[in-house]
Amino acid sequence: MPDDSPSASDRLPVLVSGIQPSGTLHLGNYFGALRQNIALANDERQRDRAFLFIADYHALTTVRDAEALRRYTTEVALDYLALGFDPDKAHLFVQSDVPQLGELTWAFLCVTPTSLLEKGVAYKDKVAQGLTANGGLLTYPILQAADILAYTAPGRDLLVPVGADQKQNLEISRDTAARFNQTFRPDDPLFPLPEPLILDEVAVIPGVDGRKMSKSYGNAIGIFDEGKALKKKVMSIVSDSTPLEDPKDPEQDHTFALIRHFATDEQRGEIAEAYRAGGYGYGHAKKALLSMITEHFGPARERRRQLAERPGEVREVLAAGAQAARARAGEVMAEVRDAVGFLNP
Ligand code: AQP
Repeated sequence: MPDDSPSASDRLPVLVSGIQPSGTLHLGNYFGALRQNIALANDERQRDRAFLFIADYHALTTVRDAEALRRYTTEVALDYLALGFDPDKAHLFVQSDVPQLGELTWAFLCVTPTSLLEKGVAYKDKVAQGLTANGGLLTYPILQAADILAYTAPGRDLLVPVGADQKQNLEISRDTAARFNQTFRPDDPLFPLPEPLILDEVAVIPGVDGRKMSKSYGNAIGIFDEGKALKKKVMSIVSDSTPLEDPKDPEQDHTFALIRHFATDEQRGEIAEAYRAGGYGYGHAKKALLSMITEHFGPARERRRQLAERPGEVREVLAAGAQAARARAGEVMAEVRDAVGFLNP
């Protein structure tokens, strides 16, 4: 969360964060990324310095349906705006609207040992799940390095909000920046080493089956799920078979793991107490969670409905964001082209 101390505002970093339009955004994306990104981007001191992008190049490693990709991309923009992102304060854009990223990725790949790519945790995980190991999946940490380093600004730190599962990729971005500097600009480093912004809440949000909530696991509760669909998902959260009347450990329960993110301290304490006292069943906890989700996203749900009826407005926000992103990335690419020896920077 933003720090009010003078030393923090003096540094005024550039902030970069992406989210894949690989499905409908869920509570894990919200608590793990969106909520903090919006708070940081809307911070007045950050004006014009936050670059939030919808990572459709990344989504292309898995999505094989052009219509779906377009729909998810628009939906992520709608989600951001409905949840309070202020386009007057920061940039929201679609990654593929910044073609410089492809060129920067290539320049970085040419200084990256393949052995490093093969060690990527996300790549290894996806392969272990039996997903096709295409070249995009293998090289995406380097595209991620380009995503961040393209918005390098002289004299500014680059700050990347990172969740629990993202730390290795930031390390790869730092190594890539250092390797490029060492190779092409050893005496006058072009890129800063991006720094992690460790978020307050880095807990991995569980899905209804207790595994990490994920778009691709079929275990997600969508941020804007509602009505019967929402109820069905909440009621399907797995729990153990402790009888209703027995005491239960809230810390071992997936429903409580979600409740804790919505509840006030007081509510959290009361519900935890009810678990421990016995006579409080998992069904009770799920009903409490259901009302919390409905209430928490109520105003945003309404804003989203209205925004969806004004697609031109959403496109304008994305176009303005892309223009700012291209301008910055263009300046950085001119330096890169010069550094590597292309004839026309
Ligand atoms: N379950 C989660 N708990 C906490 N944070 C999460 N994030 C995702 N799931 C959880 C955070 O959301 C940000 C954006 O994620 P992404 O959509 O770009 O990719 P992802 O992490 O791969 O998300 P999914 O839902 O798991 O997508 P698929 O299934 O397509 O791979 C990240 O900051 C992430 O930490």
